[in-house]
Amino acid sequence: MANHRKKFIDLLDKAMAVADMMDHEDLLFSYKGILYPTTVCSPETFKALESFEARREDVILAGYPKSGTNWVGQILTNLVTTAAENNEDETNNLNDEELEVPYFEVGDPEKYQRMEKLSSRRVIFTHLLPHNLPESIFKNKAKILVLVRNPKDVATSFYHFSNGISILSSYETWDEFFTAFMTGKMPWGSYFDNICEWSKHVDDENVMTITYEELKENTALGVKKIAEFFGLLLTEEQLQTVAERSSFQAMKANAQKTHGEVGNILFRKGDVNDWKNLFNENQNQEMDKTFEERLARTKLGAKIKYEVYCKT
Ligand code: PPS
Repeated sequence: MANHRKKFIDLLDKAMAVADMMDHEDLLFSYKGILYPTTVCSPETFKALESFEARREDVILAGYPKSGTNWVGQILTNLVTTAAENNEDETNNLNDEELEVPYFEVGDPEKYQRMEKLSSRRVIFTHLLPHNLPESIFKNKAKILVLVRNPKDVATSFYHFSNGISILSSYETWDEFFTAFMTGKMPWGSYFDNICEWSKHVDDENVMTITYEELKENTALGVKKIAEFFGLLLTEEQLQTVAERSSFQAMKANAQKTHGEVGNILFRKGDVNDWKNLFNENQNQEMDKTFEERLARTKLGAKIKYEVYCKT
């Protein structure tokens, strides 16, 4: 197992062991008005993050939890590694010690000093809102891939994940979870705020958006577009291999190695429309109304194709 994956798995295992011993109400803490899991995030790490110096070559993946971060994250990591192997000048720059915890805001405050030692390109995942990211990302024009998924499948995925992993608050019922989701009382805050805030950046030259659903419909095309956006040079055959390796079945089969215990919970269904098994008629109406009021007229909201993926 690659060393950095081991560190990631160890962090998750340790966090789960600590969370098992904690009171339910202590599992989340609030920072600048947003909830985060106590066992993997801290105010000290958020403070240290502010002075992180981004590079133009950094590869950043941003999206609300349960939007497919691990999927697209693997695609990005494979693209970056393969492109570097293709380029003799860059082969020596391949990071032996990749960022041990790929989530930007997760880990100890010293991780940003360790990241300074990593050569480019560094692949970074985040669930943070744009204004909670270090300013240097925008100032230095690091490229950002913004990933979105329809709200009903995100809520469904988040509900199962919250009840499967001790790091997060669990819920007695789906109805209880639904209320928390709709009112934004979630780790990493409100889905609706997240889409609204990232929507303001859709036209930035350093930003590309992709939806979970379009990637699911045509993974090969999505992989190609992502590679082009980041200027990563791969042959058609290599692009195809990256797409194949990122299939849900392939990633689930490898989950124990890449994610340890959490892998069994994370790679759940990997599909579109599972919300139909949970949402009742009132909840459908409430979500439809909130989407219409908050997101339908935003640029990112339009990309979600709510009428296609969220209507009964
Ligand atoms: S996290 O914990 O917030 O970072 O979770 P995240 O990775 O963003 O989202 C988890 C959901 O993505 C699904 N997934 C995939 N779907 C399709 N293909 C691949 N390869 C893939 N890998 C992960 C995962 O199954 C979660 O969705 P649900 O609906 O729960 O299955």
